[in-house]
Order: sequence, then structure tokens, then C-alpha cells
Amino acid sequence: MKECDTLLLAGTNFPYLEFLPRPGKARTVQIDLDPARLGTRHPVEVGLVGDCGRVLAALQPLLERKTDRGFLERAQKRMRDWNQLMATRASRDTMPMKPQVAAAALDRCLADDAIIAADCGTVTTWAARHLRIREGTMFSASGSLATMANGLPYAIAAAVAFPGRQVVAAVGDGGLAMLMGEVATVAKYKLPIKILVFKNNSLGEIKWEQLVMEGNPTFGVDLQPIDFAAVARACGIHGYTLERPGDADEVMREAFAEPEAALIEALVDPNEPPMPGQITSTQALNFAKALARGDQERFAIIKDVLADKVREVI
Ligand SMILES: Cc1ncc(C[n+]2csc(CCOP(=O)(O)OP(=O)(O)O)c2C)c(N)n1
Repeated sequence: MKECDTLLLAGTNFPYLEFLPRPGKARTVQIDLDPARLGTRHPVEVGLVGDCGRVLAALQPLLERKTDRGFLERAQKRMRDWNQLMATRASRDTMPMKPQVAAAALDRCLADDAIIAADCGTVTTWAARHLRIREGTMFSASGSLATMANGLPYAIAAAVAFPGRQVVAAVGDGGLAMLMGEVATVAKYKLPIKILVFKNNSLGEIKWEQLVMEGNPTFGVDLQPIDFAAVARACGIHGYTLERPGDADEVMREAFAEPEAALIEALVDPNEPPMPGQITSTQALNFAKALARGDQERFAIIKDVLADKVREVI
């Protein structure tokens, strides 16, 4: 997106401005049903009010196919490389299990028309990167407010609104702990939701923000470990624990084969960084500063980041 000359925002309230081209660098067209949304995030040259599907269909005949396919082909190659990197990261068999391994195993159990709700946290990253959105899939996260603990209530609402469709909540252990009573709601109303908990015993997103955005050793982000599979059973739904990467597919399939609700707690590595696609020099510098200031997990973090890099190079 940073290299485009024209940016088309279609039905989005995308709040992460650092990923958009700098204002003035690209001409921007925005389509939204709500005129109040136009230009709120990014300066817009042309604002179009209407249903995105219909507006895009009306715009399409105005496009001219370029003979120079260079920009498209470079983007496609980068996408292929990125997908390859994601596949590599999701197929590691080291212990503790990498969160990407659990997310990819979940992906292989998804129906095309699944409704997926992801919590806010590093879990958003694993879900967004490893769950393939098919035609008919619905995927939600807490986009504007980025609130924790949204995944399970979203899933409950989806299961009530769309009976018969596969509904999945991908949640963090911090998020689930905040609204754990809702597991009993799932049991009470017999909603056949599948809940995947990424259990890293930490407020993962905040841990990485402290390291990378602030350059500080982590503080106050460890969670009281909870046996979520036991909580699930105590509330009246099936509970599974997934610990070993080699068991990921089998445990996930078993849980998805249950006609009733099931919760799978995946014990995942708390030191797996949600690495951005492009790392800025400030991020790298802050990370180094935090480690130099004596983060208690620094050796585990460095070992993993280095091992990951070496594997990518090989
Ligand atoms: C209600 C609320 N409180 C605090 C935050 C700030 N916050 C964002 S992500 C996060 C940690 C989430 O931890 P967890 O659910 O365990 O997921 P992880 O990041 O470890 O995957 C926090 C505290 C928030 N977004 N919403």
C-alpha cells in the first residue's frame, strides 16, 4: 500500500494509519454507506456514498487494464513469499508450541461459511494471518475500539443469529478470563460454539508493546495460569488441552467433531513475537534497548527470534 499512487478505501474504518501511504503521497478514493465516515482516517480526494458492491461494480467499467503488469507482479510475488513464510512459521514442531501452529490447525477445521470472532491481542495477529477467509466466511475482530474479550460474546451472538452455521471464537487467555462466565451461557443455551484459547499465561500484546514501542523490560503482564479445559467441563461443555504440535490436527478435529460446544486450550509459547511484516528501525532499537535493560525473558526471546531468522534464511 505504501507504494501505490491511488488508494481505494472500500467500506472500512481502518484505524491503523501507519500502514497507509503518507497523506499526499497517493490520491485517495473512499466508499462508504455512511457519509460521516468519509475522510475521518485519511485525507480523501473523492468520497463516494453508497453500497460498496454496487459502487465498485459501477466503477469497474471505468478502469483501463495496464499493459505494464510490474506493480501487480511485484505485489503478487511479495504475497507468495509472505504466504510461504507464514506456512513455515505454522509448521514448526518445537515446544512450547507456537501459536501459529494452533491457528493453522484451526484453519484446517473451518467450514467455508464459518463465522469467526477473534479477541484483541496477539491472538488477532495469529487469527488474521493463519485463518483463510473463504467466500462465505465472516470474520470479526474489535476493529475500532480494539477491546479485549469481544471474541466469545460475538460468537454467542453469531450462534444465536445464524443457527446451523459453524461458529468459532479465537480468544486470548487474558480476554477469556475477563468474561469466563459466558462459557456457562454457551452451555445454558446449547450453542455449539468452538472456542480456541491461546494460552500463553500473559497479556501478550502488552508485553510486546512494552518491549518494542517503549524499549522497557516487561512489567505486570504475567497472568495467573488457569486450567481452561477444566473450566469448560465445569460449565458443562467439552474441554480439550492441546500441548504438542504433533497433536494439533487430531485434537482440533476431535473437538470440531463434537456436535456440542467445545473449548480447546492451546498451550502456546509466550515468547513468540507477533513480528510485523516490515520492522522499522525504531522498533528494532527499542527492542534491543528493552533486552539490554534486562528483560527477564531476554534469552528465550533472542533464541527464538534468531532461530526463526536462521530457519527463514535456510
Ligand atoms: C478491555 C481492555 N482492556 C485492556 C486492553 C489493552 N490490551 C490490548 S491487548 C491486551 C492483552 C490481551 O491479552 P490476551 O487476551 O491474553 O491475548 P494475547 O495478547 O496474549 O494474545 C490488553 C491488556 C484492551 N484492548 N481492552
